[in-house]
Order: sequence, then structure tokens, then C-alpha cells
Amino acid sequence: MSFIAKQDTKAYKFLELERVRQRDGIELIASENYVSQAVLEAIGTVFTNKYSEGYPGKRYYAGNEIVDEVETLAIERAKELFEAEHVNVQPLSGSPANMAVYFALLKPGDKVLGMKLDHGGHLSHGHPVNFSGMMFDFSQYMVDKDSGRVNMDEVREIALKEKPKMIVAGFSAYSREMEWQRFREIADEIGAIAFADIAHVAGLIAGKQIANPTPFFDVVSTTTHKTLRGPRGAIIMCKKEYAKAIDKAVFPGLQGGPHDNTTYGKAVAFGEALTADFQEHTAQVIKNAKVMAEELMKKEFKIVSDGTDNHLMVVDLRSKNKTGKEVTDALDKAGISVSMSTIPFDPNPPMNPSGIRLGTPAITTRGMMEEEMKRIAQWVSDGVDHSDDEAYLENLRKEITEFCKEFPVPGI
Ligand code: DSN
Repeated sequence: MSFIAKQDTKAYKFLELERVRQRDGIELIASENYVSQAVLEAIGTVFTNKYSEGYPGKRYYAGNEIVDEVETLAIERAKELFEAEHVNVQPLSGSPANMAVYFALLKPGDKVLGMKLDHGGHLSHGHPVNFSGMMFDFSQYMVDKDSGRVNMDEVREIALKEKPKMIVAGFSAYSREMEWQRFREIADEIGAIAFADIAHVAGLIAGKQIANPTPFFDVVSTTTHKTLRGPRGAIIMCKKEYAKAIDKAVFPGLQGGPHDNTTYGKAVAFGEALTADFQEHTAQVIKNAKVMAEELMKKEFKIVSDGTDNHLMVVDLRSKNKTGKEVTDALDKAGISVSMSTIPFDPNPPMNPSGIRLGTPAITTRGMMEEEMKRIAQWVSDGVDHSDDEAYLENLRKEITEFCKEFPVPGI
């Protein structure tokens, strides 16, 4: 980074500060990860200079013969990873990808069924403040109050009653495996399009640790930067019959030129995800999450659904008489990053919900294993217990900074 350092000391200072923050803290935000040095390099290459509206072999600008190869490489690798018939690697991020799916396959006002936000769904699955909820007629399924798991009988009941044109299976805060097959069956029963948003678990699917809906769903979207450990961005996968509509919705429907440097990074990241090392890594992500959930439950924390099958867990803080905001702020002071989270049937408002969401992808990328999960669970618990004690949190931060030195971050 010597050029930024020489040219722009003000901007460089922020880079250094962020590198130190990422290096010295424990990253438990379930949707974050550390990309490899190779992916980091890939997204900072000369591919950022290029405009490439269109698709491989059919572009509006000259000079795209190499970009065509890059995009094709990303597509072919994604097809292999997810057993997809067709892949569009141009979506800029998760919400735009989902927007393209809706615009490709629905008309404004069409009925859709998606998971409720405070039960683990995503804004773009029909929340009223989001374009999805504003433009389409969403009904929402929830989790069961006792088990904390998606109630598939309720999903079917709503589907039979509402007859949505599309059913969205996916989440951003749900720690159990989605019953993809049941979603498919319900969609078939009413002739709906089955759409899976696998953004959170794409890496675990690519690493062959959990079931893959792609071969039997009509359309699947995912971001590329969470468990999949690629650059920020997204892809859409679909059956051949929807390929034209999806491609047209992405470009020219919603986007202009794709970010070719990101496409290059996606190709490199997908190459990594195809390796046996990545499979081992994703197995460890899940093992670590299970240990962390168990340790927290031993310390009297309530985990929604009483455990996890994937990389994340939603912690209900009511047993500790704390809220998501105060705990997130306190842990941040101690050098532990988490995100606030609503819990199902949350009595508190979204800006100060009753829970936090924790995830293990980033810390597993740093090489932390089961033993480290136990230490981190203890620190989380201590931070929650001392959330009002600035001096305690400051001391904890020093201990955590020392601990983090043993676990290098790629690229730092
Ligand atoms: N913001 C992402 C997450 O944290 O899950 C979803 O878009």
C-alpha cells in the first residue's frame, strides 16, 4: 500500500486504523469474513478500469475479450460449486440480486411468501420498508414459538391460502437447516416458483457441509462475501428456462456495467471454494459454532432453537436482563464485534432488540478451533455480565488483543 501511504496520508491513516481494528478484535458478525490474500489482490487489479455492459461474447464496448474469459471462468466455477444450470455473476450485492430475481419472474403486485424479518428473514424478503414489501404483495411465515424452527405446516397453510406466485426460502438470522425439499414440495403443490436465498450458508453448501437446494429450486441467489469468503457481491443461479429473464433483469434491467475486478475476485474465490481445504474449513466453521452455542448455553444464555446447525446463532439476552444494543456496544468496547438481532416474537423494537447474532466464519478463517471457542464464549459472557463496567471492558480488550496476535488475518 506504499502508493496510498505516499500520496494521501489522510486516507492511508484510515486504512491502517481499520487493519489494526480487524487484526486486534474478535469478529463474530455472522455475515463477515476475511478474504484470502489472493482474493484481496484480485479485487484491486486493473480489471477495475474496464466497462463491460453485456455478457461474454456480446458486449457494448470493445476490448472485452479477456473480461469475457474471466466472467466465463467465474460462471463455470460457480456452476460446478453449486451444480447450477445457469449462473449470472454480475449482481452487485444481495439486495440487488434479489431485486433482479423478483423483476425477472414477477410483476409488481404479485403475491410472494417469505420469512418474517424478526424471525430470521431478510429485509428483501418482503419487509414493508424495503422495495420488496413495497412492490410485491408479501405474506410472511414465522418460526414456531417453542422450537424456534420454521413451522413448515404453517408455511404450507399460508401457501395454500394465499397461492403466492413465488415462495422465498432463505434467511439472515436462522441457525437451523432449511427444509429445502419441503419448500419445493409446497411450491409444487400450488405451482409457485421456488426461490432460495442462500446468502448466509453458500460457503457451507459449497464446502459440502449442508444440503444444496440449487439442483431442484427454480432460482437461487447468494452474496459472495459471507461464508463463501469471496469479494463483496452476489450471483444468481437458475434453471435454464429462467436464464434469459434473469440475465435481462440484471442487465439492462437494473444494472449497467458489471464490476469486473469483483468478477475476477469471484472467480478466484470460487477456485478456493472448490478445494478440499475449503471443505475442511467449512466443517470447522460449523464445529466451532456448535461448541460456542453449547458453551453459551452452559452459561445460562438462551439460544433461539437451542443450538445451531450452521455458522450462526441468535442469542436471546432476556435471561440476562440485557438488550441487544447495550451488549453490542459493551462487547465492541472489549474488542468483540457482534450484531444486534431481533428474536422471534421480540417485544423490543428493532433498534434495541432482545438479541445478538454471533457467527464463527471469520474467527475460523483465522485458525481458531474448539478450544478458542470456549475462551471466546467466556469473554462474551463476561462482557455481558460487566456491560456497564468501562474499566473491566478495557482490560478485557487488552487480553483479547494479546490473544489475537496468535491468529493472523489474511492480508494483514
Ligand atoms: N447484512 C447481512 C447480514 O448481516 O446478514 C444481510 O444482508
